[in-house]
Parts: sequence; structure tokens; C-alpha cells
Amino acid sequence: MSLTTEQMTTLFTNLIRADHYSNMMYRRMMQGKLIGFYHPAEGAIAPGVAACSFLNQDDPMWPHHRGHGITHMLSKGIDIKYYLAEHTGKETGCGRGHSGFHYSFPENHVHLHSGFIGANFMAATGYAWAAKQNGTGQVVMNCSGDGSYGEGRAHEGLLMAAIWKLPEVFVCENNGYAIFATIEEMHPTEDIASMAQGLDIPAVVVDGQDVFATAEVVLAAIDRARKGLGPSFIEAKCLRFKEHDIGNRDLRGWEQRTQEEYDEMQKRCPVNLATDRILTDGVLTQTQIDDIHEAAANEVTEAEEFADNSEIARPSIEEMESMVFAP
Ligand SMILES: Cc1ncc(C[n+]2csc(CCOP(=O)(O)OP(=O)(O)O)c2C)c(N)n1
Ligand SMILES: [Mg+2]
Repeated sequence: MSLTTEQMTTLFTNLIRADHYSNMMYRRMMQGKLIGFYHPAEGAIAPGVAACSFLNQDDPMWPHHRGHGITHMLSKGIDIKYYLAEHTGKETGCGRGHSGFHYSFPENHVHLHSGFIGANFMAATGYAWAAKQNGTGQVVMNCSGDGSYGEGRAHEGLLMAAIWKLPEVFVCENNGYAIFATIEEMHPTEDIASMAQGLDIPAVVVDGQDVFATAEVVLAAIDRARKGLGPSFIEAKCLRFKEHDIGNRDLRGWEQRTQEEYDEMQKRCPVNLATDRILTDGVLTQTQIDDIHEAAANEVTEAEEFADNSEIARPSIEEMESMVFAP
């Protein structure tokens, strides 16, 4: 499935927005302006943009935790200022500043990403089952990292989606690491996609640094699910340029990667790759690209002003207790 000029422009614009937002989050974390800690998305922004730029508003989506789902959410149409206010502990946040980074946007069908990796598989597959039963035409987008595929829940989710031919797209953002564990230490096969293939789910491996290549296979998977033909699996091989998280203990020194590896990665920057392609294909001019950067920078500034000028959340004990769900 080749992309139209309009689709490429949408992807490029969302990629640039994701880049500006992710740089802003890193900067604010370093400035002590965010609560909790943060998993930098730098380098790994293309899969989320590709997965979520062409979903319908009512297609349920679970973002991957890297960048706390910012690439996925802005591509799906979330107004990011409510996300940033939440991350800044403000009353105006999407969870009134109480949730840290485990938020939801129910009206946009963006669902809670849990603190437990792999937990999304059960909820997402349940939604996909409900969508099929009720004939809603929704497609469920289930994004997660390679680390999730060591979880039993991921395998149960894949199995159920396969056996019931559910309208679910699995996007595995394989950056080769789960904190410090390497993919070779965690998985016996080179490609995680082989697990889905073993269940007869059509599965492809794609260059996750290339937003356009990833979007092409995502669009085919969405189309297949929408037609009732069942799930698909996409393994987007990507890179995380920075350490696993920041704002926590300083783990950078524990990384197994060398400075040379970090330097080498920069050559595979998703923004540079997309910019080269968009210019080579004549999709946009340099002036149009500059305008997209300027609009993204302004959007980020507005979101920061909104978060900074909002009231800090100070819930009472009673209010906090009322927000705890304990069956
Ligand atoms: C069930 C569970 N086990 C362990 C953790 C701790 N943990 C948080 S992130 C992470 C690594 C996740 O790796 P991956 O899914 O590949 O995503 P990445 O961070 O590489 O983008 C782990 C082990 C957790 N949150 N939940
Ligand atoms: Mg990983």
C-alpha cells in the first residue's frame, strides 16, 4: 500500500510535533518541572506516529509507555496541553493532576497504560472482542515494547485475538532493550514477529526509524482488521537514543551501550530520515517544512504556558481515597 501525498504530509507533521514535544519533555524533566520520572522517546518516535495517525476517533488505542505515549496520543488527536498539565501535577490535567503518567482520555478512546507492562493485552483484546461481538467496526490499536513479550498476558492476548479473528493490530516497538536486558538475553528468536506467525497471525518486521515504511504496513493492518479479517502483528525495529528513564536513580552509567553505539544511532534519526524523503519525493518544500517546525514549537509553548499557569493539584485525603479502585 503506497502512501498518498496527503498521508505523507500528515505523518511528517505529526513526526515533527512528536519531536518537539519529546524534546520539551526531556528539557522540563531536567529543569525539575515534571513530577515523577520520564522515559525519553528521542529516536523512537516514528512507530507511535505511524500506528496512530490514521485511526478513527472511536478506535480504542493503548499507547506504549515510552515518551508516555505522547507520539501516539498527539497523532490520535489528543490536545496535549491536558497531558502536560497532568504530568506537571496540575488541576487542569486529564486526571486532575492525580495520575502521574498513568492517564486516560476516554472521549478519544485512549486508554490507561498501566504501570505493569503487558497489562494492556488483556484490556485491548477484551475491547476487540466486544467490538466484534457488537459489530461496531472499531479497530483496536495495541502498542507496546519488546519487553512485554516476556509476559504471559501478551501471549494470551495474541492467542485470543488469533483464535477469534479479532479486529486488533499489535505494534511491537522493538528497541532491543527492556531497561538493561538486551533482546538476545530475553528472546530465543531474532524477531518477536515469529511468535505471532506461530499463531497464524500475519506478521511483518519493518524499519521503525522510517515513519513512512511503518505507516504503510499499519494501514494495511487496519484495513484488514476493519474488513473483519482478523489481527495483524507489526514489529517496528527502532532505537532509543537515550537511557531507559530519567528523574529516577541515575542509571545511565549502567547502560550496556557504548558511546560509539550512541553516536552510530544518530545516523538513523527518524526526523532526518523523514525530512530527506519528503524533500527528495517533492512532497513539501523547505519553506513548508520550516512552517511545520514553527507551528509545532508554538503548540509546545502554548501547552507549557497552560500547564505552568494552572493550579497545582492538592487533593484531600478523602478525595484521594475516593479515586482508588479496589475490587
Ligand atoms: C510486569 C512488569 N515488570 C517489570 C516492570 C518494570 N519495567 C518498566 S519498563 C520495563 C522495560 C520495558 O521494556 P520494553 O517493553 O521493551 O519498552 P522500552 O522501555 O524498551 O521502550 C520494565 C521491565 C513493569 N513495569 N511491569
Ligand atoms: Mg524495549
